Amino acid sequence: MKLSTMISFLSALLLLCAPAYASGQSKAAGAAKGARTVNITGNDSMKYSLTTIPAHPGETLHIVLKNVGSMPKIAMAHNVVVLKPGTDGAKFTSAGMTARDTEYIAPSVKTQVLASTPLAGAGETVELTFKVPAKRATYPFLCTFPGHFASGMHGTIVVK
Ligand SMILES: [Cu+2]
Repeated sequence: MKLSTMISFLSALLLLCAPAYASGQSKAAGAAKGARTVNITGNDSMKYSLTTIPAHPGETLHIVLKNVGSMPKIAMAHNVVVLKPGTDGAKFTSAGMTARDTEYIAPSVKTQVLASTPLAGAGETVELTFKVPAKRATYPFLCTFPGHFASGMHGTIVVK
């Protein structure tokens, strides 16, 4: 390959990679800018390491969930889905039980979701950035993977 061909090939490659790199960077910057990071782990026993998150009205939370388990993703994955105050978690999760394509969130109850992470398999980390509403209330969060809510995989963000 001629040097000039090689250079144009390399710059084309750089251009292709640039958008991915840029979006990764802006995400990190967005999370750092004024957001408070809350780290949670989820394990093969279907438990979060943290079930109560105190928060202030209007603050930005950056919730990072790490699946520290080792079971295959098809059998065991976790997410954090933040819901509107008063949402019935049992009803919400049973509606999504078969909605595998939409991360076990049924389209019919999607309006109850304020923020969500994707599902994390063993060793994976997922995150969400969420501006806490001004309304002082208790905002439930839960894991939508079938059976996990019933096993106790839920908690609350208490805004006061
Ligand atoms: Cu889970």
